[in-house]
Amino acid sequence: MTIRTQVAIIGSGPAGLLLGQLLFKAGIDNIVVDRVSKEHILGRIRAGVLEEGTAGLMDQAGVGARLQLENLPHDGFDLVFDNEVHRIDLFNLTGGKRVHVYGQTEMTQDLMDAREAENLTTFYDAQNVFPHDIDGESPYLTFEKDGTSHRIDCDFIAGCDGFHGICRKVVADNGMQTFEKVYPFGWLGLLSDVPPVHEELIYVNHSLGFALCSQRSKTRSRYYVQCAVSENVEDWTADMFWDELRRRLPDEAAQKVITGPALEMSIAPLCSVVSEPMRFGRLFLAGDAAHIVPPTGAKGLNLAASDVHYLFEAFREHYADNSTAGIDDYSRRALLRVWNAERFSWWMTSVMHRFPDMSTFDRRIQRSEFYQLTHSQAASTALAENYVGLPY
Ligand code: RFL
Ligand code: PHB
Repeated sequence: MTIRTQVAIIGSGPAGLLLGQLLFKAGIDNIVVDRVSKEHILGRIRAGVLEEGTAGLMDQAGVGARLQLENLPHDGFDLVFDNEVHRIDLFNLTGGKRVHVYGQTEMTQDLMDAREAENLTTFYDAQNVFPHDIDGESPYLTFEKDGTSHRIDCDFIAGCDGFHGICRKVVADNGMQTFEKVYPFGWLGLLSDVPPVHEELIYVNHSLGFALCSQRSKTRSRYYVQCAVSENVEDWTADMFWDELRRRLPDEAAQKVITGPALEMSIAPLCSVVSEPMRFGRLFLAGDAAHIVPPTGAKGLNLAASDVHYLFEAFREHYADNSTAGIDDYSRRALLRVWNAERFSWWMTSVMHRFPDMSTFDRRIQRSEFYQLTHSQAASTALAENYVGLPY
């Protein structure tokens, strides 16, 4: 079966769905294809902190109503270093900016609901998705679903299929350059239907390792503790997790932790990756397909959203103004912002974690970074500006 569209989007994560919705609003026809089911995508517990720019794109795409109503605006967060607490006042340091706590799953659900309501074509559980002729004038996708072979002819392909997708593999031999850094630890995360320990997030550097107190709502908490990459999630129980978390928090917070059964527990390894360029002929990479950041700066989903902003503008200019300027400049513009977020995420990861091979010198440097943040308004302003998100 062969169908035609203007933009074929591989991947139904936040990047692919947001792009699809923005294109639809601009009258640009698109089809989304994903290799797994909707339920599988919605079962993945990931990001929780949205920049104002990301929330704004949801509005622009016409899917921001529930987010507006249900998000928890955050004007600051706590940094803790050896039990000393310092609040980063995002709102005042940035001249009135804040972040929004709203789960990636909720954002994805809103985008899926809108797609369904508009009857936009989406293929889930598609096998062997493959982009063809990306260097020519007429690229196309092929895949199988329920025993039928499908072909989608299109003008452009958007590779929004994450880090383990097919698009990275296809362009790997096409001059793609990859820059990466692997960190010698992971994050063990636990989601539980208990009220958060504090109304704001708490990032902790403790001698036992990093810890993070985050949340999804006033009744749902998300916590993380740094763990070794070699650890197995099966070796952890919720009780063990709660004990470890409490050990790493300042006394006052530790006493306030409300524990409960785990709705989800998982281990995420931490790495930084950037692949350049982000355009190969008529194939454009966006989101995790092009780059990964360690989650310490809460940037992954937000970077996926800023890529989508540049890519949407490029396609809009192509169709509405008959200009290729945006398309030609997409990779350069997106990578500029990507590298800023990479630098920030690497820095925050370096300052907040215990590295296995850390010397006493490294430790003193970490402590001095914390001192800077607590004593220099310029230093904490730089942190705050990056955390709320640099302008597009
Ligand atoms: P996704 O979400 O991985 O979606 C890609 C989609 O592509 C599909 N796919 C394929 N489809 C067809 N054919 C193939 N061959 C395919 N291969 C894959 C997949 O099934 C999937 O549906 O990528 P996208 O859209 O670029 O979105 C990126 C974000 O998901 C990611 O950056 C964030 O979750 C990162 N992240 C965070 N980001 C933030 O901005 N703020 C946070 O607070 C935050 N916390 C986190 C995070 C990531 C974490 N983990 C698990 C790494 C916390 C954690 C623990
Ligand atoms: C989350 O809530 O999952 C979360 C929040 C902040 C981060 C990373 C993850 O920096």
